[in-house]
Amino acid sequence: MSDSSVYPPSEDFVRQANVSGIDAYRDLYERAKNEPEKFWGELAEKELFWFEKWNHVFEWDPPFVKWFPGAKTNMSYNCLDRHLEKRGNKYAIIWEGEPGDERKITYTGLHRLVCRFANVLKERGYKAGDRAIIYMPMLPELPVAMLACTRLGIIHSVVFAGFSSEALKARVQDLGATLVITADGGWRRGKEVRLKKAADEALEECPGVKDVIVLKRTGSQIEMKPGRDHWWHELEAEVSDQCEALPLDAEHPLFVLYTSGTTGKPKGILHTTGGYLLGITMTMKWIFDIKEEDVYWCAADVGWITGHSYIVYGPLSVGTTTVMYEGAPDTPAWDRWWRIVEKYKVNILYTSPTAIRALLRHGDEWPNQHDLSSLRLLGSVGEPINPAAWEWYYQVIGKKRCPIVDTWWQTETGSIMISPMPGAVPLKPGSATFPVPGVLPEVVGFDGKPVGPNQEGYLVIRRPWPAMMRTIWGDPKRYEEQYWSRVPGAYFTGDAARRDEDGYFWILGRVDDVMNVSGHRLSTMEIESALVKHPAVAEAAVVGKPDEITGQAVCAFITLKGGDHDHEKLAEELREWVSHEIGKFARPKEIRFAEALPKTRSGKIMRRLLREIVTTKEVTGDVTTLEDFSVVSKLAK
Ligand code: 7RM
Repeated sequence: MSDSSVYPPSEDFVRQANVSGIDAYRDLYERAKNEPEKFWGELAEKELFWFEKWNHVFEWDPPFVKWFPGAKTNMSYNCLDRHLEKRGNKYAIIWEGEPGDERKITYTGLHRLVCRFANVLKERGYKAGDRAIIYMPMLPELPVAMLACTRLGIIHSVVFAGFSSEALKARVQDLGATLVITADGGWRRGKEVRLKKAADEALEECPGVKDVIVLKRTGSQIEMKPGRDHWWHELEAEVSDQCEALPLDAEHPLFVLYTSGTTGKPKGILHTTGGYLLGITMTMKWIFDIKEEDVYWCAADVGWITGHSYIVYGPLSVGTTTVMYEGAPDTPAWDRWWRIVEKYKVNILYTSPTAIRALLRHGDEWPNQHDLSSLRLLGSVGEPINPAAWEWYYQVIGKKRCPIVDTWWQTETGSIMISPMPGAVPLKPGSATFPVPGVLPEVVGFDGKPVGPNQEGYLVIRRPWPAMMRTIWGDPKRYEEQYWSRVPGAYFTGDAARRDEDGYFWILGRVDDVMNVSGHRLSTMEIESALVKHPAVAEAAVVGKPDEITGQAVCAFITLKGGDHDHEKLAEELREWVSHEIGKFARPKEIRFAEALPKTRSGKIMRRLLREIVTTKEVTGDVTTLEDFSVVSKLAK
C-alpha cells in the first residue's frame, strides 16, 4: 500500500463540518486524553437524556469498567421519546423491501409501534434482565423488537437471519433465552428464507423457551405450536400504544451479540446501556457529520454490530432518518443501490470493501445511470479497503466530492475507534487515519513495547472507552484471557497494524492473517492489495502454506473479472506483478483461480478456511458463519 496520495477535505466540506479543521480534531483529542472524566461527563450531560445523574463518570477496575455508575437512563427513550416534540413528524426509518415495497415511519409512528410491542412483552410477563433472541429479516419490526426490549430492560441478542438452526440453537442455549421473536420468513434474491422452520428445529433442544412471537411477512405455510407460538399482529391488537420507558442503570446489559472467535464456540459480546449510547451518539456526529436534514444509509444488516450501532441505535439516538433495505444489491439488477440513493436522496452511504469490490466488478455503467449528486459523505467498514476499491468508490460513486471515512472498529469495541473526521483529516486511501477522541491505540511488538514508525506490530488500546464490551456472556475468564492478557494493561484487538511517519494508522488485518516467508513478516493484505490492482483481478485472498524451505509460502486465491483468460499465462504475469509491486520475496508461489472466495455472511473473506485447504486439503473448523459452503467444497477439490 503506498502512502503517496493524500486527499485533504474540500473547503466546502470543512466549512459545514461538525468538526471543522484539523485543529478542532486535535483539540477534542487532547481534551479527551488529558481530562477524560470532564470530557465524557460534559458530553453525556449535553447529548443524552438521563433520569438520574451518575456518581462517577467511570470506574476502572482492570479489565472491568463501569461507565456512569449510579446513573439511570433508557436506550429506547433516547432514540424515540426525546425526539417527539421536535422531530415527531420527521421520518425515523425509510424502509424498502426487496420486491420494491416501501414504508416510511415517522418518529411518532415508530414510538407507537415500539410502545405497542413493549406492552406485548410486558403482558406476557417479560421484565428487566430476561433474555430474548431476535431472529428476523431486515424489516422495520426488527428495530421495533430491539427497541421494545431495551424499553423494558430485556436483554436482546439478534441472530442474523442467514444463520442456520444449529447456530441459532447454540445462541439460544448460551444466552438462556426464554423468548424468541421471529417471522414466518423473509425474502432474499426472490427466494423465501424460512425462518420459522429453522427456529422450530433449533427449539427442539431449547426447553427454556416459553414464547415464540411470529411476525407475518411472507404468508407461507408454517406450524404454530399451541401455547408456545403467537402471531405478532394478534398480540399487538390487544394492547395500548403507550408504554413508559423504564429508568435503568447505566450499566444495565443492553444486548449480547455473538461473534466467531478463532475456536469453535462463538463468543457472546456483552454491551451495556449508558456508555454504549454515548459512544455511538458521538461517533454519529463526529464521523458521519450528521445534520438535521440528512438522509443516512448504512447498507449493512442489522444482525451485525455495524447494524446495531449504525443502522438502529446511533442514527435514532441523533434523530436522523435511517434507510433500511431488505434485500440483495443485484436484485433485480446491479444498480439497485444506486436506485435507492437516487430515490431517497441519500446523503451519507456506509458500506464494506467487499460490497464495493462486488459493485466495482460489475462496471461503471450501473452507477452512471443514476443521479448520485445527493451523496456528500461515504464510509467503509469491515476490512482494510484496498486503494483500487477506494479510488473507485471516491471517483465513480462520490465523483471526487465526497470524503471517505474508513472506520476501524469491532463487535467488541461497540463504536468506531479509528477513523478520519471527514472535515478535519486529510485522507490517505487504505488508512483509517487517526483515533477517535478517548481512544488510545498503540502498535506494539511481542514484548508489549511500542514499535517505531512504519513497523508492523499488534494493535492494542490503552484505556477503557465508553462503548467497550463489558465481558463475554457467562465467561468473564475468557474475556480476561482473550482481550487483556496478551499485552499487560492493554486491550488486545487481534489485528496487526503499522503507523506511518505522519502518525496514520494502517490496519493490516487479523494477526493470524500475517505470514512469515523466509523470515520476512508479510501481510496478506499487502499482497492482496497488489493483486487486485491488476486489471484482470476482481478479488484476491492470500494465505501462508507450510513450506519446507521458506517456512511459509505465499498462496493466492484469485477471482477474475469477466472475459477469457489464459490461466497459466496470467498466473505468471501476476507473480511478476507482485514482484514488481512489493518485491520478489512476496511473489506468490502458488496461484489458484476460483469462481468465488469463502466469505462470512457479513462479507469478510475467511482466510482461516483457505489456510486449512492449502494445509490439509479439508476443512474441519467452525463454518457456521460461512455464507455458502459449496464455495469451500469446490476449492477443496
Ligand atoms: C465493525 C466490524 C472486526 C474486524 C477487525 C478488523 C476488521 C473492521 C476495518 C477492519 C481494516 C477497517 N466488526 N476491520 N473495520 N480492518 N480497516 N476499517 O467489522 O467484529 O465484525 O470485525 O474487522 O480485522 O478486527 S467485526
